[in-house]
Amino acid sequence: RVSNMVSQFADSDAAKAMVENGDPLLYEFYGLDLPEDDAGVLQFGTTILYPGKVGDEYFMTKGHFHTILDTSEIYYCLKGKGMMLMETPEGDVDCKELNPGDAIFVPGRWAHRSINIGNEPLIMFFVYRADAGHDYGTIEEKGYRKIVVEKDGKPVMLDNPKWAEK
Ligand code: M6P
Ligand code: ZN
Repeated sequence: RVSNMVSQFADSDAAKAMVENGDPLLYEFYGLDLPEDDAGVLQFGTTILYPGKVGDEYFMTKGHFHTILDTSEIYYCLKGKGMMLMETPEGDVDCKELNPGDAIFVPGRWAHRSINIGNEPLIMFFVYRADAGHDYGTIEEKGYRKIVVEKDGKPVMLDNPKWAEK
């Protein structure tokens, strides 16, 4: 929900107002209950990211690095229109569009966040090595270097005003 990500949206005041006003669901995800410590297992499932904006910024997932940094992930877009915003610890940034039928390879070392830039739920299939792990701390502390906002009806990538090099 928005309440779980207030500080991660550029416009925290808009986020707080939305929390007061029903605290909308941003996304949900489903996977099987597979062992999380087995490098031989592939975890897979579905993410549903709802459409909407906080201020001008599109609804997005928290985003994470993998705890085993050098493990990759594959996303396949089933429905909706999205973007995968990615960055490395060194500061390389990449953003790929996702339309139904597109597959995206997120290489090891790249943090990844999905963004819904459309007006219907963005539904994606994902698969990754089950023991990869989720590192949220780095992103929560520093934020992403870039944000994706709507400008003149179109998505544009801007510098994140909240990003801090720590
Ligand atoms: C996908 C997968 C999950 C991830 C989820 C939500 O379903 O990548 O591993 O947990 O998206 O994204 P986040 O963890 O960034 O909130
Ligand atoms: Zn991942």
